[in-house]
Amino acid sequence: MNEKLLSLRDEIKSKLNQTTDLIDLDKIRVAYLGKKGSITSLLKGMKELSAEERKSFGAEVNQLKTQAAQLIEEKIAELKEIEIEKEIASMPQFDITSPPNLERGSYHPITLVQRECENIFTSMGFTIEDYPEIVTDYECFEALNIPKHHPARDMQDTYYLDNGQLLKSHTSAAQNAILKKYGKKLIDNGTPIKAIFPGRCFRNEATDACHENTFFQMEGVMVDKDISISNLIYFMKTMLSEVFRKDIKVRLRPGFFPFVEPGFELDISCLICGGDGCPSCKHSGWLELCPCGMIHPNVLREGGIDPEKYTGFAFGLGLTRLAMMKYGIKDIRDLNSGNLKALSQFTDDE
Ligand code: FA5
Repeated sequence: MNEKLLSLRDEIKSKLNQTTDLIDLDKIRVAYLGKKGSITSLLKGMKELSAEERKSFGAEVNQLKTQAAQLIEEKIAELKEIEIEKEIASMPQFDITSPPNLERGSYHPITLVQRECENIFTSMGFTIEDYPEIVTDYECFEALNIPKHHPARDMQDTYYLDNGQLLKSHTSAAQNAILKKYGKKLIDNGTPIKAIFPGRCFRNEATDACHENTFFQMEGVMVDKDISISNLIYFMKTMLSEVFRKDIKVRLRPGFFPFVEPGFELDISCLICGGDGCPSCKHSGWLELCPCGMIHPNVLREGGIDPEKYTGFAFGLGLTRLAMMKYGIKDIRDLNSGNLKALSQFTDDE
């Protein structure tokens, strides 16, 4: 490689060594590889060279271009890694062995995140609803487009009472009642339905670091004229950025729930391991947090709302998992442990 190119490569290396943030790094990328960047200009200037010179010089400039792009990529990966480590270090440290503070009581972490979510949604005009833990098969399944013997029931096996009632397996069990409660106001006065309903849910399933048989969810519904997926995404983004007070990596992928169409799974990058994979995220780097979607026409109809005139979205936020991510709790079972050593370190900031 000719001397001019070698010194350009050294210059890039030294600039990259001095860079500590991604914004400056992008400026360096543009300065060398952008449309008007110095390496790009060298390539453009080759037309003035003879065919022979162009061949050898061109090969060298292209080699430099590849090396520069690779050095920049490596630096991006290094800085991202540092950012993730900082993010993890800045999370409140939950220490299961810390001595209990028995002099004053403290709020349970789930209560803290529930209140925070309630504040966020009430500030956006949502009402908070309460709902029983014991419900009927109709509320939990049939009103949600899940008839008897539908395979979707397998995912939500729960505990049944002798009288046929059951412990609700998801907060969606309240959807039908909410639609019926506020539907008249929507139809008569055009008041949109905007409600959240947090609650305890139960499932007959094996427990592990991210699954409990008793956990909390918070359901949300919004129904009005012309509600679309953009509204849904807006509310989900706002909620997550307010809860975590920083940008977190989120992915939205198709998900099947009989009561929404289309349906999505909203996952967040695991904040316990920074996305590398650990028992808290079943070694996938991602945690299923808030499935959501557009309410199925059958569900709206069952709630007394004409799906030809109105549309809406619903989401089912995993509050217990949110508490894990927010407070750096590695094992969901610690939250139901009643272990004061573990739980007494949480206090309300207010
Ligand atoms: C449901 O429960 C749907 N009702 C959610 C929904 C609502 C979809 C509205 C569309 C529209 P799922 O089974 O995936 O979906 O549970 C929702 C969330 O609850 C999960 O993402 C997870 O965060 C939490 N969750 C589910 N099962 C458990 C469990 N065993 N332990 C802890 N958290 C759980």
